[in-house]
Amino acid sequence: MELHSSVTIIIPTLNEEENIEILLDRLVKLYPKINILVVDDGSSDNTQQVVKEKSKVNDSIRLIDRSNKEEKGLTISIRDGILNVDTKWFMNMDGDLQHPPESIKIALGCISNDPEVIIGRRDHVENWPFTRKLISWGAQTLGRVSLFLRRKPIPKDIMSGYFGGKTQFYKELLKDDSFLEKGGYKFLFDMLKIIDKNTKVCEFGYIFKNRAHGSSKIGKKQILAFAKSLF
Ligand SMILES: Nc1nc2c(ncn2[C@@H]2O[C@H](COP(=O)(O)OP(=O)(O)OP(=O)(O)O)[C@@H](O)[C@H]2O)c(=O)[nH]1
Ligand SMILES: [Mg+2]
Repeated sequence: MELHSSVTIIIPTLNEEENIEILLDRLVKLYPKINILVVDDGSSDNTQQVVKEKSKVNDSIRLIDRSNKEEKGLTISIRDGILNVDTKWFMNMDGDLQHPPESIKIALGCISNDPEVIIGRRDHVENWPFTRKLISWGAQTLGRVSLFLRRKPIPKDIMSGYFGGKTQFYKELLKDDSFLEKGGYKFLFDMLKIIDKNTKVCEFGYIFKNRAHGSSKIGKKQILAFAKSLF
C-alpha cells in the first residue's frame, strides 16, 4: 500500500532478542511496504544480530547501533531515530510487544486528518499490579497539572510510548533538543510541554499488553528523571 511506504516505525531496544524477532516478522507480514528503524543502545543479548539478519533479506529494515554513544537512554534513542527517518510519517513503538502491531493500521487512519502528532492511548492495561497502577495514575495526574499550568495540549495518555506523527514537525523541534530530559523515558511528555496549544493531535486507543518476554528497563533513575521533568 502506498501509504505504508511513507511511514517509518521506530523501535528503541535494549535486550529484546526474543520480542524483536516476533515483532519484526509481524510488522512485515501486516505492512510489507513499511520502513522499520530499530535503535539499539548496545544490547548485551542477540537483539542486534537478529535485526541485522532481518535487514539482510529486507532492505526496509535498518539498525542504528548506539553501542559507542556516551549518552544512552530511551529518550535520546527516540531522538536519534527521528533524526534518521526519511519518510513523511513515523510511529515510535516499544520492542517488547506491549504495543500491538495491529493498531499501527488504526494509528495511520489518523493521517487523513493531517495531524502533526499521533498518540496511542492505553484504553486498558493488562494485569498491572496495584502499585504500578497507582504510580502511573500519580504520574499522569501530576503531568496533566504541569501541562495545564503551561497552557499546553492535554491528550488522554500524556505518557504514551506509542506515538509519532509528521517527521518534519519533530525535526524542526529537535533543532534545539534542550527540551528533552536526556536520562528520561518520556519523550512525548517532554514534547507536549513545549508545543503550541493548537498543535493538531490525533489519538487512537489500544490495549496495553503484558511484556511478551524479557524484563522491564524502567527503574529508579528513569522515575527520578520524570519527577525532574515536571518542574
Ligand atoms: N535504545 C534504548 N531502548 C530502551 C532503553 N530502555 C528501554 N528501552 C526500550 O524501550 C521500550 C520500553 O521499555 P520497557 O522496559 O518495556 O518500559 P515499559 O514498557 O514502561 O515497562 P514494562 O511494562 O515493564 O515493559 C522497550 O522496547 C525497551 O527495550 C534504553 O535505554 N535505550
Ligand atoms: Mg515494556
